[in-house]
Order: sequence, then structure tokens, then C-alpha cells
Amino acid sequence: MINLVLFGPPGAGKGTQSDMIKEKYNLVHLSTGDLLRGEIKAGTPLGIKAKELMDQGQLVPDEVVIGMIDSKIKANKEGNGFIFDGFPRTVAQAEALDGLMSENDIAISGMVALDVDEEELTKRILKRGETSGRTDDQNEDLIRNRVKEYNTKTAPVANFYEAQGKYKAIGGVGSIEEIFTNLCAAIDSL
Ligand code: B4P
Repeated sequence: MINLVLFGPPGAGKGTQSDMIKEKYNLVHLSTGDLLRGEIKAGTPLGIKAKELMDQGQLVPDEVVIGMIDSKIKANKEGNGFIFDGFPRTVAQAEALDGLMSENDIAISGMVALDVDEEELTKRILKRGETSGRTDDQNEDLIRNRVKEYNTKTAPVANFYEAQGKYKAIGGVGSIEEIFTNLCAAIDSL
């Protein structure tokens, strides 16, 4: 079993690479961004509250995302493993994830991070915003706020895994195939 955390700032390519990694390693892909967008689409109370925060470039509360992930881990723990995409995004989420994993007698194998500079992130997200229909992708100030949230609340999560000897970073600029090859090499070395 292999349980991966794919890490990086908004627009780093986590969703793009997760789709390829889940196929290659036969993993269950858990994206908190996708789960939240599913709640928004279904018009649930959770989705309505989450949309308000996401549209301001802010993170949704830890207990909301932890609750969504908890049931997914329980339902899929007999498989080949998980790829967590966009989660954990705070140290509190990382601590909760370790707890949820050990309750199910499994553990995180490692975190692999994609390094991309802010100008490239902004460019990518604005381009995606032309077709994605995502309101959080269409305004440059809001995108910069997402990057700010990442730098203050999410970046420290890397230290959490580094302290456990479970952290690797690779360059996230270049062709999607080239980055995928480097990611797989990092995963295979975990
Ligand atoms: P997410 O859905 O996780 O979205 P993301 O960070 O924008 O994107 P990702 O890194 O997956 O980029 P992608 O591959 O699509 O989060 C959205 C919001 O949900 C957050 O802001 C937050 O409010 C909330 N949220 C989610 N999880 C949460 C949590 N755990 N706690 C609290 N709040 C949470 O790539 C971006 C674009 O770049 C795409 O258009 C892609 O085609 C392009 N691209 C990819 N690789 C490329 C490459 N190599 N070269 C050029 N372009 C590339």
C-alpha cells in the first residue's frame, strides 16, 4: 500500500498530476477541492458556506475538510492506497490525517511537493479561469490572496512531513510529461 500527499501552491498542477498518478499506481484520488466543488454543485449547506470562503480565496474550516476525508478513508482502506490532493492544507489537518490513518492501521508513505513560482501560478490559474467556470480562478487579486493563504497557513505543512523524513520536492515548471516522470521517480524512491 502507498499513501501519498501531493503538495504545492494553488495552480501548481496537483490535480493534473494526481489524475496520472492514480492511474499508474492504482490509487484512490481524494481531492478536497473537488469534494468541496461537489458540495457547491449539490447546493448543500456545507457547499453554500464553502463557496463564500472559496470565492474570497480563503481556506474552509479544518473540521469541514477533515470530516469529508474521514469517511472516504474508512470506505477505501482495503485498496492499494490513496493520493491526497490539496489536503492537508494546514498543520492541524496534517495532524488529524495522521490520526485518521493510524485509526485505520495505515500511514502516510510520503509527501511530494511541486515547486512553482507565483507569476507562473497566477498565469496558469487565470488561463484555467477562461474555461473552468470557477469563480475563484477569474480575478488576479483573489488568486494572489490564495497564494498568500498558502504561504502563511499551508507552506508549514512541508516541515511537518520533513520532520518525519517523508518529504521530497521537485520542480513543477516544464512539460506535464516531464514533471510526471520526475514525480514517479520521487514516489518510487520513498
Ligand atoms: P483546489 O481544488 O485544491 O485547487 P488548486 O490549488 O487551484 O489547483 P491544483 O494545484 O490542483 O492545480 P491544477 O492541477 O488544476 O482548491 C480550491 C479551493 O478549495 C482552495 O482555494 C480552498 O478555498 C478550498 N480548499 C480545498 N482543499 C482545502 C483544504 N484541505 N482546506 C481548506 N480549504 C480547502 O493546475 C492548474 C492549471 O495549470 C490547470 O489549468 C492546468 O491545466 C495547468 N497546468 C498544470 N500543469 C501545468 C504545467 N506543467 N505547465 C503549464 N500548465 C500546467
